[in-house]
Amino acid sequence: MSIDYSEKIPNNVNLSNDRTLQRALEHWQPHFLDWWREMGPHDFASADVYLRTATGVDAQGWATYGAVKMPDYRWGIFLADAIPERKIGFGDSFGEPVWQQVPGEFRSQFRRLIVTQGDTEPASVEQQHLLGHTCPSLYDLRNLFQVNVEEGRHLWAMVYLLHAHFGRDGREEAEELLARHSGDTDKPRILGTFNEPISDWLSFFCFTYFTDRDGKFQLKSLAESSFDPLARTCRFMLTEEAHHMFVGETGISRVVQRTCEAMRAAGISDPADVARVRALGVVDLPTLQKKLNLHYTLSLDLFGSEVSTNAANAFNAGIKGRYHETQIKDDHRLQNDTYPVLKLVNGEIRRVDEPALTALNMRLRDDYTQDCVKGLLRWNKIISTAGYDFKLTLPNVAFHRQIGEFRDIHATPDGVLIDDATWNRRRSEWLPSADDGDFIASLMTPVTETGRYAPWISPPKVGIDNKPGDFEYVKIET
Ligand code: BYC
Repeated sequence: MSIDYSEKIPNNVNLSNDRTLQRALEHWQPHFLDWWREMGPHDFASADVYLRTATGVDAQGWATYGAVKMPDYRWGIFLADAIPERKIGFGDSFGEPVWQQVPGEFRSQFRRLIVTQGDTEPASVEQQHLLGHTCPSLYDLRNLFQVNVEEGRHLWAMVYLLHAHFGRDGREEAEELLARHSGDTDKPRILGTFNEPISDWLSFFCFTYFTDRDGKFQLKSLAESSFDPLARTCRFMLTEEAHHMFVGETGISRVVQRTCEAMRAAGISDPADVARVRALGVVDLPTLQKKLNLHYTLSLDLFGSEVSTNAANAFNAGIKGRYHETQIKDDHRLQNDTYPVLKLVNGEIRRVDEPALTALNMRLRDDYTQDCVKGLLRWNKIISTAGYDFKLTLPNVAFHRQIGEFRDIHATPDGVLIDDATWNRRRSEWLPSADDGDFIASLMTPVTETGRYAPWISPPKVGIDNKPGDFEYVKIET
């Protein structure tokens, strides 16, 4: 179904046929816009940004590009096309027709997950509130804003479900999604990671690489849901999400590229010679490794506990499936299966077989880690092609955890358990220190001339929508 842009709220869900729902959402719309003005990108409201806007929901040519002032962005409600005769793919109701309404017995579980998913979207916009002021180029500034407006749209996606399927509770939850704020001491965002500020562009690239990728895996699991409107909403969100991870992967690639070029030009043979590399005004690879350690482990926490009855219940109920559920060759019920889980046993990290149902968070996290590795291979290729013997790695999953099996212990990035004193002494070898933060901050001077880039990052290989290198992605009024 095509998207109707003549409506106050663009949509492809026939909103005008349900006047009560339409009125309720039109009542929420100005609250969203107030939130955007206050908590969204600081300044730049009058800038013309070269943004893509969804115009269809099929894979081919689903978006158009054009200059838009962000507050005028057409946030709307877009569901991927229904799959005819779709059947439930897992859990107790396997093989039955999917649901168009939420069954009463699963209402609170669905609400909890939809609210949790919805909460992360505005949270990420809030975390990046000030980033525009230190953009390394107009190209990057435009990508930040594209990510921000689409996270705003993902909030709309969840708010639509809350309004359409959860009555008064849903409307109240939708208001709460605008009342909690990232890092707020009284009303923080639900998941810990989304309360950490993203105050420099290296963090932004790591966040879009690692945390948006958690988004991909959570959305993929929810796209398998028996509740068809949720599945269809998530399927379309995934189309938008791909660009966010691209921003992260290519952002880090461009940082690595620039650092290697600068080291070569200066005749530096040891990438671990931090002081000499920093003197060149580029990001040294050991500091980048610390940033990767931080954002990867913060993102691992988003999968919840390795062993979780919540996850088992959600699977049995048909609420949340596995990554690529329909392609997995098994009974999709998992009653008698096991899955190896990393656990702390007698002071050692060991793999222990657990019932597959309770190990679903661990399984999804393993799928996620495999996906994360791909970027590291690309970044390491840039480093080795430049002739350097240095490898970026993912730390052990026991390192720096606040959720799950390893939250009460300390481990090195190699997975060696250590005591508190050793952790406190060595922490800054593995995670960004205040000094590292100061150095990164010192690089964050804005570059807003067309076609120019900050000296610590290479230009992209291709422009957005194939635009030339000197394209003015953001027209900033002066
Ligand atoms: N922080 O059994 P447990 C994205 C809570 S990112 C705080 O261990 P469960 C995006 C948990 O809520 C994707 N609390 O785990 C990316 C529960 O509390 P209650 C977001 C946490 O429930 C970038 C208790 O601990 N989507 O889209 O199986 C930009 C025990 O839970 C945390 C989703 O997360 C934490 N890290 O799984 C923009 C999908 N972890 O209920 C957007 C929806 C756990 O006992 N959410 N807890 O009070 C879920 O599927 C699940 O809620 C979780 C946790 C995977 C998060």
